[in-house]
Amino acid sequence: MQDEEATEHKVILLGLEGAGKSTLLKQMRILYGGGFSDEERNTYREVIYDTMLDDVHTIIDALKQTQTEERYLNQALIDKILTYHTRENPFEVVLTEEIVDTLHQFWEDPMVQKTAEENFLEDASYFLKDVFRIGSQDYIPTDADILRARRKSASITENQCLLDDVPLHVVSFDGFNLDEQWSLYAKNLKAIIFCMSLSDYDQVKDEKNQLAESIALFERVANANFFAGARVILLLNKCDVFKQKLTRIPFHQCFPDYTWRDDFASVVKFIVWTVLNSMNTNKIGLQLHPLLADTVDTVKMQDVFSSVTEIIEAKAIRE
Ligand SMILES: Nc1nc2c(ncn2[C@@H]2O[C@H](COP(=O)(O)OP(=O)(O)O)[C@@H](O)[C@H]2O)c(=O)[nH]1
Ligand SMILES: [Mg+2]
Repeated sequence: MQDEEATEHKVILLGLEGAGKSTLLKQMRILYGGGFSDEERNTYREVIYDTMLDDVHTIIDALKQTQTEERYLNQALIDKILTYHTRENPFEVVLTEEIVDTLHQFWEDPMVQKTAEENFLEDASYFLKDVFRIGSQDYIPTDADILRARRKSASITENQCLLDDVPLHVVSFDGFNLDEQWSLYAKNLKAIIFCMSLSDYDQVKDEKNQLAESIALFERVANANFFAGARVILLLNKCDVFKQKLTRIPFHQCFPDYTWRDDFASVVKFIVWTVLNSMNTNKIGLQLHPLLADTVDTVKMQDVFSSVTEIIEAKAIRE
């Protein structure tokens, strides 16, 4: 047992909120950790209802902003949704048949689907298309549903996992202001997986561009002395949404200094170049390994995990 622990590779998982860290851990669980038990699936029901209703509220907000003179929507339908609470009975969290019907009608409105598409609300369409399945009394969340379920977490979690025979010990920093605790986990560190959501390039929170914020967080990682010598895997995530967005929102619109072409490959190159530049000041010998990913896509993640283990193993051999 001691030997096994000694050969385990320690990996730290970092990134802004929403970058895909929890999704990555779920994929590890699905692909290499024996999957979810029915009991665990059940614990996701409530999270899925909340995610879906949260997305519906986002669509309603977006509709309010885009609708000018014409009112396409049935206001009674919207009122029903806005006043609905899943926790009327604290012992049983359910979707009533009535709200399922209401949500179905809501989704059937072409204006709603258009708004979801225009605002890149992928998860909204994923859940609403299937509202009868999700709202049924005997609903058990599937892997795909669980991957889309959003749960805000603010904690440090440790997961052990055998990835293609490579034993990993993954410490995930999921939440705000955990930077001060990075150093506590930096001893014997093999790699850092840094999740960066590419599709954040047009997102602004507290007047700050979220991709720029992510790069700034990366810079702090790259300059933290206690991470010296670790391999850094830069997981450029949400390529699916990023590709769609680029066709409608040119990158230079959000990054005015950007003068290269507005296609996927050029923008990715620019982001990696920017990240590498942010590492130039670091004297702690980090090596960057960029990987493209869609963490919600289980099939594609198999290749990503193979690359991750190759990068980590290569480090181990050299030592
Ligand atoms: N479309 C798309 N959504 C993703 C991808 N990766 C994660 N998400 C979604 O982004 C949201 C936030 O991801 P999460 O893993 O919770 O981020 P965390 O805060 O870093 O743990 C979830 O709703 C995920 O389903 C991706 O590659 N593509
Ligand atoms: Mg999370």
